[in-house]
Amino acid sequence: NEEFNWEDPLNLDGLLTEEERMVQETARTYCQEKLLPRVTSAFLDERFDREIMTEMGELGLLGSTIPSEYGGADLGYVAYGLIAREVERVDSGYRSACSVQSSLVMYPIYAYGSEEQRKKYLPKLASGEWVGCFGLTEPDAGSDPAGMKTRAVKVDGGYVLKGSKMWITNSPISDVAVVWAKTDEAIRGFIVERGMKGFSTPKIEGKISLRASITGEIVLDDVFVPAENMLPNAKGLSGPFGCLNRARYGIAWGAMGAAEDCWHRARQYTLDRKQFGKPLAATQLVQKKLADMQTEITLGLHGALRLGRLMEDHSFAPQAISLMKRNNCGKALDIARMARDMHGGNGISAEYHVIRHMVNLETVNTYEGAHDVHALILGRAMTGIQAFF
Ligand code: TGC
Ligand code: FAD
Repeated sequence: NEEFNWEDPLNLDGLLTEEERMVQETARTYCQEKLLPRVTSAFLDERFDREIMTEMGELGLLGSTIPSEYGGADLGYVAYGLIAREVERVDSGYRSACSVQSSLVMYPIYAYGSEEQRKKYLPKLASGEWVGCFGLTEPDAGSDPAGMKTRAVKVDGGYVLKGSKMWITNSPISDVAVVWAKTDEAIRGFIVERGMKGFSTPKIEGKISLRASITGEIVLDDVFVPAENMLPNAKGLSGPFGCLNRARYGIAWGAMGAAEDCWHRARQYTLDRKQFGKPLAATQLVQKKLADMQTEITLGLHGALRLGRLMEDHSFAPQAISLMKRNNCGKALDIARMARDMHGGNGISAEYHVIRHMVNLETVNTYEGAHDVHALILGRAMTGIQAFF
């Protein structure tokens, strides 16, 4: 019999290629050595360190699935997922920055953009010289993006954009924004550049979750956007949803990274902490909780791996992404809450990390389609009945 590896019970590592293991190792080393030491102060000060984007760019962690001729690392979706897992093991906010740049800004420019747009924007976004953001959500249109009010009106030589976007990761520090707006004909995507008249990105202050990530609004006050900045190959909601598929998939891996950090910390803490004359880990209740964490994480990671392979084969259904995004975020949140509880009073201190993951995961469970919204997507696919309204 093989010896049981408690950290990787079903040998996920054995299912990875040599290249994937190398990517995982590079990402893990960077995240543990460079991101972990600064995350607590960044979270407490509500600060995102801009140079993280350049550091990630140097290591090929941004737009990792994009072909190398545009500056990407040309990796598969499993490698992308492994990066998300390592980054989120440190903080969901850092993974947010990485997913938005990769899946929500670089991907649409690559998949729906013209050759000129690809050449102009992708290399600078891959290196982290430019930061991008993705504007879909509005104050009155979150789960229901079809209800957006932002309009793009055709004028001579381009479009005039009017409206506002809310809860936009990285908008205050972005150089470019992929903004979705309604034309007379359909929802279309526009690449709006910093400096265009009428474009501003006020920061949203006072978040209790994802404090190491910067979030803002996008205000579009009659912004003229030249015709060459419209994404030519995206029409309708399938454009933004095509990007969300990739980002949601990455989140399915990322949330498991945060959960693993909580699980490992809870295990170590309960081994070290003694009450009633013995380690907390020597109690049946604690061992059951650790076994539950181990089981859910192992299943969640293997589900994410399977989904990644389907994506690499171009044979995935978006509903399968909903299933994994929903379940892994929900389970990660449960695990973080449990780990927080197992740390007792220390669990509420930033020094022990688990409460930071816990409050972050509240956002992760909400953005990119809230937990219940993904249930409705699955319910519709199972029954043929839409229950959104
Ligand atoms: P519905 O009628 O279902 O679809 C409209 C059109 O879109 C197509 N479509 C998809 N295409 C590709 N992939 C998908 N996953 C797709 N889902 C839908 C669909 O085929 C249709 O195409 P067509 O050509 O027939 O027009 O649309 P609905 O209005 O009924 O949608 C309902 C619902 C709930 C499914 C959808 O609106 C939804 O998913 N809501 C959640 C919104 C959301 O996820 N927002 C995310 C904002 S971005 C973000 O949170 C970034 S956080 C980043 C970070 O920091 O990490
Ligand atoms: P609502 O849609 O108002 O939902 C509120 C509650 O109602 C939820 O629990 C939901 O599950 C439930 N609900 C909604 N509809 C139904 C229904 N039909 N039946 C039953 N229950 C329902 N957006 C972007 O475009 N770009 C970004 O970069 C981005 N970054 C974000 C960063 C952060 C920190 C946060 C918090 C959000 C971000 N978002 C971003 C927005 C995010 O995608 C939305 O918050 C999310 O889609 C939910 O929309 P909402 O907040 O309007 O909630």
